Amino acid sequence: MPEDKKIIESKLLSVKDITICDATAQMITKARRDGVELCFDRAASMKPCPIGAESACCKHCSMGPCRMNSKDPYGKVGVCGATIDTIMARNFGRMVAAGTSAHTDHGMAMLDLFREVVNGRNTDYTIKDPQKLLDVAASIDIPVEGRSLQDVANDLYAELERTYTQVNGEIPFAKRVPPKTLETWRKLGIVPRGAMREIMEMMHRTAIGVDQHYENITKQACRTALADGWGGSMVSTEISDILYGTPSPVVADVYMDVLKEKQVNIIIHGHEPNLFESMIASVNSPTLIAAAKAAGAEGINLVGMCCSGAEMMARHGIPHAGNFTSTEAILVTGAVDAMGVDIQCIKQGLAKVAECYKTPLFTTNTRCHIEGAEHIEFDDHNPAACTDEIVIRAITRFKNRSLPIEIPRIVNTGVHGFSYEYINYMLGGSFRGSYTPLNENIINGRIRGVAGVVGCTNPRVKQDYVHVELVRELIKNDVLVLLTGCAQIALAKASLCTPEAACLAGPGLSEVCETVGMPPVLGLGSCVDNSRILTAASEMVRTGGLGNSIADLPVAGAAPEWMSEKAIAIGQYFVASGVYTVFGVTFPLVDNTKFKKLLFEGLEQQGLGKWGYASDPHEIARLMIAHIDKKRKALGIDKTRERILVDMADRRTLDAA
Ligand code: BF8
Repeated sequence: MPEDKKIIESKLLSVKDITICDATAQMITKARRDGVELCFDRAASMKPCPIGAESACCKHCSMGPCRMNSKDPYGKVGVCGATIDTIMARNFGRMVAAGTSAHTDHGMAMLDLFREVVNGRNTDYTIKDPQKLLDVAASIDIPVEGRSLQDVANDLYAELERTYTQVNGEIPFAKRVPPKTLETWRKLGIVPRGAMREIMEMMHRTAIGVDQHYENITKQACRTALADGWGGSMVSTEISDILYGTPSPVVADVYMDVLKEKQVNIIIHGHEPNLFESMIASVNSPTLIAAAKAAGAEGINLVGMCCSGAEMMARHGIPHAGNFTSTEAILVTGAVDAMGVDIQCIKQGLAKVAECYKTPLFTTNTRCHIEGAEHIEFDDHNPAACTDEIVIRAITRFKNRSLPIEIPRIVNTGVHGFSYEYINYMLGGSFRGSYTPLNENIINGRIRGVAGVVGCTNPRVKQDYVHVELVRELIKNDVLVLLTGCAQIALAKASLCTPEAACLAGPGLSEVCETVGMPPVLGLGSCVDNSRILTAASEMVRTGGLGNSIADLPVAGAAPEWMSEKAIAIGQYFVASGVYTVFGVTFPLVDNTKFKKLLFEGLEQQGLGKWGYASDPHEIARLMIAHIDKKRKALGIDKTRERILVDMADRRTLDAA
């Protein structure tokens, strides 16, 4: 046995401590049999750097890197004199800038495509939802009455471009922010101008010798993050809906049994829907289906992973194979005939695992090449050239399959695609679509509050466990849960995205769910679709009865298994929007510091939301429910309620359901 393999084996964790996803567990076991290393093994064999984990080091110049002592945070300063608060705030600001740049660059790519479709230079895509186009335009005061769709679309493009390029003024979707929330932002000077400007300024300010006051750095972190939530992410969601259709509930399968042994299996994994939409067309091409059949396959099977998978599941009911920490594990099935990736959350480790199982791995986006993967550039102006080629290569791999195949025989069916618009319709009906029933049910106490549970999975914690335990406890306590991203897939695998899961909710929430026929846990799509939660929160304020700003609402957010800088950007824009947001896993700061006090208490005193942290799902639930109750009390709609813990009987009920 090679020496490095011995080291890894000596540090292997028991599979039951790694994941509650039975399919991933089965593949981890097979990978170990096959001698293949996955992210879980790498995490076990590499401890996180303790100084970096607490954000107590600074490497912004070559006088360092400087390391602070988290046990004595004010005992020393960096070579330039930077204090622990400056260092942590700068690191945090750069994480926000990186996460914001990811979402805004994604949104800009959507807007680029929209421009080409509107001006007629791209005919491979069309405007699938003209009503949404008119609604989005009207929401930012673009006249729509009596105008042609083309004219409105031209104006909408020009207006939304300001989200990125504007150097002064307020981004267009600031018009959607509840007036009192916007007033607070204006008072604090944190209304975003344009994303490019905010990200540039964040990076500048956090360079050596520029902004050296943690409070001022945090202000720019708020402004930058808001350029993500109410800017790049919101543009991405709205333009994707316009181009590809606004989601409404659709039944979809999740888990690894969405792979079909006798079909050509293709996985698309990443974030931008363009590639996936084109792949849908390619796998439905009669010529390519005939080629697959000629190769002995029963057909071509397209499935998604991670965020573009979640988006396609929400929009089209495309089956979903798993979340972030399962992307290597699925290749271990040997049944994946091609994996195409675009941007974000694509582990470099995929290349090695794909090679072990003879699965062709294709990068497709100019912004993401991977050593060891073949690159086939995707061009919006000729999308089929890329996706047809991937299908052809997958058919070849199917024909030449030489390794044994083992597909975990587990699949769950759930309902996904709860857009802001559909929630409006679902609660209010087609003639009086409105959030009034939601607000009324919150005011009368049937629904205690609303929680957004979002974000990644992370090999540093048991996969899906924290998500599932947290959400079970929230719904048991009558908290309606909205999901996006990898969190949504965790809950779908645990069968909570079904109307039947209402039996696990508290009496008030289950009554509402049964009346409407909805699950107690609503999947909204990908991570950029967290903007749907912001839109819903604004509508709750506008509808009335729950205060005047987002900070007044009995709502809370969590990313209990987060890992990406994008999650920090999302957390910061929720906090800056007024939402109490609790993260799990770890939090990049040192206890007993002024910067921590600012994030965890001070921002709330400024009229914004605040951060929280706990690793245990029950503690996260306790923090969120306590906050919701605090807001209910402030609104005068509180009544004494006991917090209910999920017990074994509840688990049996779920299993039976
Ligand atoms: O944007 S939830 S692991 S896939 S970062 Fe990545 Fe996290 Fe998944 Fe999507 Ni979001």
